[in-house]
Amino acid sequence: MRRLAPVLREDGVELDLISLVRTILAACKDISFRVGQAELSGVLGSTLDENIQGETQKKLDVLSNQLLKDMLLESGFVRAIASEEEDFIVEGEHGGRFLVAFDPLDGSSNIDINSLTGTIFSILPVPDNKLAGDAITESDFLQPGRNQVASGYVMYGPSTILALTTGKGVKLYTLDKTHGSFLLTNENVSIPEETQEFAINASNQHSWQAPMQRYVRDLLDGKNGVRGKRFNMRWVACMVGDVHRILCRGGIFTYPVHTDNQAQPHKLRLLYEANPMGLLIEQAGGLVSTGEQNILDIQPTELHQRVPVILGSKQEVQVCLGYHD
Ligand code: AFP
Repeated sequence: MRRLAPVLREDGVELDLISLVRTILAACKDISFRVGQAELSGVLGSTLDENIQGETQKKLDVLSNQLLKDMLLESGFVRAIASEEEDFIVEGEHGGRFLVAFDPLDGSSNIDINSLTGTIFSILPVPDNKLAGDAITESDFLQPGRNQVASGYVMYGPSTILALTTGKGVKLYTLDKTHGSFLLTNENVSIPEETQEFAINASNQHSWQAPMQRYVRDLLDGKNGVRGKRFNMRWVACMVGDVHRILCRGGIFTYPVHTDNQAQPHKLRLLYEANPMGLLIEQAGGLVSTGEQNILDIQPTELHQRVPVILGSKQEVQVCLGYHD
C-alpha cells in the first residue's frame, strides 16, 4: 500500500502529529486527575509486580501506562508504542505514521509523598521502508534522538504543565483545570547560558568517575575555589521536575556513570528520558551529552537502553565536559 502525503498546518507541523499530541494530552489530563485524587481513590502504593527494569511498579505507574497505551493505540495515529513499563513494543493501527515511546509516570518515588511526577513522551516517524500493513519491530524504535518529530513532558505539580517541542523551539502550556484545556503560557523557552545551580544525586558520589568527582568538588568549593562563585544544589528525584526548573531558570542536571554497578552503570533510559528531554533542552538553547557524545546522536541498540546524562545551560555543560576531555 502507498503512503499518503502528510497534511501540514500553516507553520509546517503535520496535522496528524497535532492530533497525536492531543491524544497524549487527553491521557495526561486523566493521569493528572488521578495523581491529584491520590489516597482518596486508593491509587497510592505499590503493586506486587516488577517492570522489565526490575523495579517494583507503583499502582499509578500501571494505571498511567494503561491510560496512555489504550488511548494511543486506539487513536489511529500510532503504529506502535514502547513504554518504560512494557517489556516489549505494542502495535497499534496499521495506517499510523508515528511511533511513541514514553515513561508514563516519571519520579515514581515521589508518588506517595505528594511530590512532583510527570509523563515523558518521544514521537518518532515510522521508518520510510515500512509500508502500511508491515509489522513494526523493536528495531524500528532504535532511531537516534535527532529523528524525533516531537517530544515533551507533562508535569504534575501544583499546576499541570506541558513542555512541548516539534523541532521549532519549546513552548510551555498550563492546564486550566476549570475548562480542561492546556493554555499557552510561554511561547519561546530559552535556557540562560550560565548558571549557579546544579542537580546531582550526591549520595552516589563514591561511585562517580574521576572527571565528575573533580567537577562537583570544584562546584562545592564555591567562591574561594577555581570556579570563583558559589553554586546552589537542587534534586527533585524526578527528571521532569529537574528539567522543568532548568527550562525556567537554567542549571545543569547530571546522572553520571556508576562505577560500582557493573551490571547497570547508568540509570536513565535513552528512549523514554534522555532523548525526549535532550530534544527539549537543545531546542531551548541548552546542551545535552553523555560526557562523550551528544545524546541525540546515539544510535540506540536496545529498547530499554540506559545512558549517562549531562544536560542544561550551555556554558555550564561545556565546563563540565571540559573535565571529561
Ligand atoms: P522512575 O522512572 O523509576 O520514576 O525514576 C525516576 C528517575 O529515572 C528520574 O526521573 C530521576 O532523575 C532519577 O530516577 C532519580 O534517581 P534517584 O532515585 O537515584 O535519585
